Amino acid sequence: MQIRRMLFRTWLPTLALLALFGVAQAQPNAAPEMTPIEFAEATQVYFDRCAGCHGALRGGATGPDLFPARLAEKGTPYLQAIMFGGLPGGMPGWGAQGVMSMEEIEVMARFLLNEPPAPAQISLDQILDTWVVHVAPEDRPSEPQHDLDWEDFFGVILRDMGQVAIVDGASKGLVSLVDTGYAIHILRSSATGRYFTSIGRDGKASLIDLWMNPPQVVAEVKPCYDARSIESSKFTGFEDQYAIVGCYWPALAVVLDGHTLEPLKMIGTAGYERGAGAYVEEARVAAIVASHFHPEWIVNVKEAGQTWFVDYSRLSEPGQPLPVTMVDTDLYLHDGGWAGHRYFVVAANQLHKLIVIDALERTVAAEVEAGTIPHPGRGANWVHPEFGPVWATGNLGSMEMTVIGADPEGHPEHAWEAVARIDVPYTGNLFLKTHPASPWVIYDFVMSPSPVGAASLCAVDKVTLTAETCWEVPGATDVHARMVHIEFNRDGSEFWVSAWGRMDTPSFIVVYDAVTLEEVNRIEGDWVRTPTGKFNAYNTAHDVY
Ligand code: DHE
Repeated sequence: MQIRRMLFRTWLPTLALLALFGVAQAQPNAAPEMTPIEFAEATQVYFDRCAGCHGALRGGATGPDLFPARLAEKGTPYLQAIMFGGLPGGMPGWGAQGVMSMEEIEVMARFLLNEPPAPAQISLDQILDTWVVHVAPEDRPSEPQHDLDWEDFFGVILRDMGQVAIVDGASKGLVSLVDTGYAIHILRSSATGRYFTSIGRDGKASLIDLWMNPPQVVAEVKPCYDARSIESSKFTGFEDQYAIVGCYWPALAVVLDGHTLEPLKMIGTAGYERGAGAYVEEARVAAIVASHFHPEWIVNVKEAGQTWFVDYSRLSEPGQPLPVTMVDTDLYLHDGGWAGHRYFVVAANQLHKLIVIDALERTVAAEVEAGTIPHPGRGANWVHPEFGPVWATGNLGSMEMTVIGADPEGHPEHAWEAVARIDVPYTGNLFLKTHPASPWVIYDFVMSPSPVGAASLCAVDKVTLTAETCWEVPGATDVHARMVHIEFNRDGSEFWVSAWGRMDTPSFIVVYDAVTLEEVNRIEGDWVRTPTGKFNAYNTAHDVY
């Protein structure tokens, strides 16, 4: 009941807009006309803003399909209203957020009622054309060239600036600003932590060497047109040796040399749904993690509903196989993280469930019902006095943080079932995080349609399993910012949260004491524009979350 009231409240602006745009009068029509320039520009906007959730081919995934046949019945006014105001399940209000003008929204609505254009494929030669080594491995330092504590550096994504800021965890000072891909999505650390790898929405991967003074991009390559994931090889004996990029388009994973980013292998992911169903041309690669048990990556293929174990151990031997073990999991795999070091938990977000993958046995250990649209980021791990080791996810579409038992050996009676469903005050969560040194799990509401919700955080008590305190971050709404993504420093004494504002307005990163929850610092400056994900070098290399 409470959720329904909440949804009604947050839907109100969109409902009003539906009336304003005259949805009641909308009639199915033939495809509206577009000039070639409008069509080309709309194709790019679709790729940059919409394809992530609705698919490059518009077949749907996190969001519904956007085929003209279905949308024609709704009409352009309806589409304009949704694009302006958003929807509570996570559809952003592009107009309300100032990202798209009314003119752009009108063009996009017409575009969606036209048949989708076929996006291009990519060849190894095309990828090689984009490959640049700025500093060859032999010219890189053999030890750090500065005396800063590089393992406590934070890589901060400045999303719309196409930059990554390297910030010193101790002083909070800016160490360097490096140029990367467009709308940079995530960073991952190499096994030693020396390198950050970044991946942009435009598919560009960059390798950032933290030992250089200042840290800089030493190699880059663009293996796809659209991507979200990247990971390094972490198994003993293969540390830092390889990297892998997971593409959204084309349907592909590309293995790279870990020191130069030279493309080595292309692994097509188009195939049959769960190995025996419909042919899926757009089988996108979602989360990837490096196994601790075998020399392989765990690669989640979203629309195929499969998790692939990609063995990199024989890549250096010419003519030797690249074994891929495919396990049927479920559709629309998205993000996930380790529960302990053996089990990888991935969200099948449109089915509202979590799939637990046993990295040792390469099997599905369990499935757990989560809230509406679980979105763990990497999740949160801690040891509860009654339930033992637990792991938690947030949910984008419901006001619930879900905690599951994660210790089948020590606490089999609670393993892989929800041990707590904690009430939180808003929908719109994307990330939660903790550290062994903190008594709290910190929780955001970045996609909340309410500006106050989106500017708020909650601290959940790891013992009582309640959202003990929630607060609106002062100053966030003044810079049109939503609070997003939490990261702890190496010793877990502080956590950082980004105020994700607009490109034209500097915002800030707020630093809190991880025990008292007092604000202890605010990282500001002209360079702090559109900060999103932050990654502590040590915690990311060692999977501390
Ligand atoms: Fe992400 C992780 C996909 C929107 C910030 N995001 C991930 C992962 C995937 C993914 C598959 C897991 C990568 C891994 O672990 O290997 N994200 C998508 C989308 O498809 C989606 C929904 C829509 C889109 O068009 O991209 C989307 N993501 C967003 C955002 O709007 C965020 C907030 C800001 C942005 O970059 O656009 C955002 N996603 C992040 C971050 C992580 C992430 C910061 C890594 C979390 C971590 O702690 O590791």
